[in-house]
Amino acid sequence: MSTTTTDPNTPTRDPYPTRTVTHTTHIERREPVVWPGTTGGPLLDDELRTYDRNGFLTFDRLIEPDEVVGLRAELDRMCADPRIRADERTVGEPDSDAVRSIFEIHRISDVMAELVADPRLVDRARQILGTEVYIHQSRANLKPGFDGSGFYWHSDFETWHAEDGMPAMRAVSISIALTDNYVHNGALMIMPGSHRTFVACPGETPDGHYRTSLRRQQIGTPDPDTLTGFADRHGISVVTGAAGSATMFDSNCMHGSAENITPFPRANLFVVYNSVDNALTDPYAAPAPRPDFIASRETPLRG
Ligand code: 6CS
Ligand code: FE
Repeated sequence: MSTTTTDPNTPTRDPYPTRTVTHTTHIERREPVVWPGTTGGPLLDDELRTYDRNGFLTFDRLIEPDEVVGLRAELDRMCADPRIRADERTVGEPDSDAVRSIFEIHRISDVMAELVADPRLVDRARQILGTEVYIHQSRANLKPGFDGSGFYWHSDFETWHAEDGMPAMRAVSISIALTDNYVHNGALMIMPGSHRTFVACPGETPDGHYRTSLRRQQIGTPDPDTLTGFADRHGISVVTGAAGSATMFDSNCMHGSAENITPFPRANLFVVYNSVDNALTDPYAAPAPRPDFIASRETPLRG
């Protein structure tokens, strides 16, 4: 028999300390990548193995061409709507007044709400995470031709853990291309296999960090030596695909994307599903939780 006493003065050790550390450290992932718990689902064994190994998986055509037309029209409408442009959930480009991201698209638009509940997405997320899921974050990222800026290298989990209080690596992002994603118009770059290592980053989270980090992230990004080592070890995959293609990627993948100086716009939707067993707590390394439209605190419903 064993008993556990919890001393309220001794907080349990954070397995992924970050932004509380003085120098970069590498911590091996504790959790599975593909979780047991769900039987059946659309993903084939081979696809699950690929996701487990690389931390991401691509689909040439998850969304049909006629649906893409509808989603793109809806996104154009949203970007042109003055109320949405003025909404705090809309993030502008750092150097122009173009729209960079719109957060919580599933609460802003019925069309987007339907998409995030679509079994093609939800069943895949469930299968990877091994439980029922809920939406942690949804957004559209736009990179118009000529002046769409990039996203520097980062692990989403590093931010979600530090700033949102996400306990474990048990979330998956699904990115859906609404325009063709080429190697040259700001496609997603992922270091395959990087999801197995957590990079603890020095630097303290300032108050209201999200107001600047969503335009240009500077805290929680690994130093150049770490990124060089990671790139040598893992290589860099560029995720290209036609409109309607999609990518699922693990919360701890090292990823980023370059600016778009081509004339070809790049617009992608991102939906982040979190396991209902991984509900958010207090932030691990930030003065206050971020707003709900960036990190949902809705009570995860059990299925
Ligand atoms: O801060 C966040 O939650 C977000 N930032 C980035 C660069 N990627 C994921 C997420 O949308
Ligand atoms: Fe990201």
